[in-house]
Amino acid sequence: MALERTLGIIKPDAVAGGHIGEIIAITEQNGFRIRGAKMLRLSQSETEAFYEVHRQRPFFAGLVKFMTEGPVIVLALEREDAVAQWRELMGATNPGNAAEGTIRKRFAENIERNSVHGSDAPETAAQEIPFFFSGAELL
Ligand code: IDP
Ligand code: MG
Repeated sequence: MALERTLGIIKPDAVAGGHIGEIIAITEQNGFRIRGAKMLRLSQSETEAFYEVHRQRPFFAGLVKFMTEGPVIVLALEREDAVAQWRELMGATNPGNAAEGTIRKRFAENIERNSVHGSDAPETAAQEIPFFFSGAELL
């Protein structure tokens, strides 16, 4: 299988909790190469655009508030089958359902404050990576 890229985000709960290093270590230990990385504070309008697909969901307003409450780390991650492998390493959206050994099982507080984001399909990754990274920022 060919190398693939996905977008990962270390969300505000995990950044504030001091888990950046541990999450990046787990990521590298699982075979991902970091091709792009930056810390930023998302604006409300950026977050609404990023999560546009969820605009009609009841949790949308809370999600935007959470994602803008503090800095995040955005990561362009590469490995074979990166999209599916990163989803597996993250664990289920609700940490109560997340498997042992996953990032969300270990660090997530609840279904909203769940530590990390990952693209849900290669086509989504192809939109989400350029949302945060210019070509020159992917190394
Ligand atoms: P995913 O992050 O596992 O792909 P999505 O369904 O795409 O999950 O939801 C995006 C984000 O919205 C979740 O990671 C979580 O932060 C939040 N979220 C999802 N479902 C709920 C919910 O039922 N209540 C509160 N927040 C939710
Ligand atoms: Mg999703």
